Amino acid sequence: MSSFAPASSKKAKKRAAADGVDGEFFPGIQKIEYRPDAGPEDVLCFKHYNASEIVYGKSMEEWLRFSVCFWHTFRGTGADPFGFPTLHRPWEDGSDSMENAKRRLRAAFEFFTKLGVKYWTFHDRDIAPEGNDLAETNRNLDEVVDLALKLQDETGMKLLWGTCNLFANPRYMNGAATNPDAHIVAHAAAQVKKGLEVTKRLGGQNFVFWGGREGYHTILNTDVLAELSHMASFFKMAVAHKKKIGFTGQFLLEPKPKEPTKHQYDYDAMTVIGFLKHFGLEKDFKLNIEPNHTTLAGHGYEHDVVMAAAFGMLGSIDSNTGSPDLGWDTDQFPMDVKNCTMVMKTVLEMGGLAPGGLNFDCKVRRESTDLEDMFISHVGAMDAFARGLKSAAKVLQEGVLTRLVKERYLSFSSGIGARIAKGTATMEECEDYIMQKGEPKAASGKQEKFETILNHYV
Ligand code: XUL
Ligand code: CO
Repeated sequence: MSSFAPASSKKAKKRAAADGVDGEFFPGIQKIEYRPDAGPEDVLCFKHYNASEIVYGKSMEEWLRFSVCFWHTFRGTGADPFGFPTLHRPWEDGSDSMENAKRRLRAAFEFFTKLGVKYWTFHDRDIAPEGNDLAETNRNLDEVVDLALKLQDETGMKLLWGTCNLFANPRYMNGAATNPDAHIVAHAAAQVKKGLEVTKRLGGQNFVFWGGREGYHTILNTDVLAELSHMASFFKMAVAHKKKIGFTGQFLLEPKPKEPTKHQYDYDAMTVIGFLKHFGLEKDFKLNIEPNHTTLAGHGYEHDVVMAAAFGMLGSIDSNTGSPDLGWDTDQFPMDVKNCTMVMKTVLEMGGLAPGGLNFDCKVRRESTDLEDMFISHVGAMDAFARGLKSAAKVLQEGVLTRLVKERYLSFSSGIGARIAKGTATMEECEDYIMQKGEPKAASGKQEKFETILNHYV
């Protein structure tokens, strides 16, 4: 994520001031409609996402639970390490003022409503500027949250999750929960305390922890066991505070292998599951899987979604994609129907993601500079997921893949296989079995057959 306001300019200030409190920020863009017969160049309508249509026993809206993230869509400027901001939004005056923060929030709620999503997500520091100390920062946050509550009431929007930005401020350059200085760990905890409280006020259904700088750049200066233990203690404090204030949202930990640190402790789904189990936190957390992080870890697109779900730990998905030919977190909109099918197949198999959802942790390219590109990108990704949902439903309804997978493991349903699966077999027993039955026959894995069957549905 990057959330730097564009350089201020007189023109931008004038433009922003011209927008009254109730002004329209996206004039000329109507509520996005479902138009299944629209042509290829009609990109401001849904051709597949039909919120109320029933697929596999539930409405599309219930299965998909789309959410817009505030940081990329309303704080992204298009700035990259090589160039200045390219995305100049008319409501931005370039300042870090409360007035600008509130105007930006109004623009966001108009966007959510016109797009027709029900959920949004934010980091504390995306929505309100930091003050000179924590007390002032908290006051700023409360004031913006008051407005967010009002806008949620007016529009029916809900908060999928809140989170704390524990990585942008220089104080966190050596980590937050894993910082070698306890003073900074305490600051991070104080920030999360407030983050939990405002997320509760907004009715947040989950709370995310992404350990942006919880890792190391060189192992030479790092006590990894101390840092991991401190991180676990930090999460235990959060669990205690959650209980104390009666926040009932689901805690989610978001894996990522690297960037900004060389090694991030929450490397991938299995690493995080191992960490949670080791420190006795597995009952209090699930995972928020972001496929672009999964591919950065060297896995296939759906790998972490599948692994987390297999262990009953899939909580939510930051549905984005990377460029397979690049080695960093490009946070692109998911447009590949086959990827979406694989994700939705897992979501259908587990009976739905609620209280999690599909959060678009995605940013338009810095070259996609038109205001309408904000809509086109989300609409395109929602349609890709709607197609993924429909294909996944067909895969499961016809049950061919499910049956073939089941058949591969049939030998575990009786005899020695059942005893191995149950964990009651012994090595002596296996030896006797082989002495009697002889050499096993190797069966074809039929990869190409499975791939061809998937293609039949997508
Ligand atoms: C960073 C990332 C974050 C988290 C929330 O790569 O994905 O935006 O989703 O902090
Ligand atoms: Co994310």
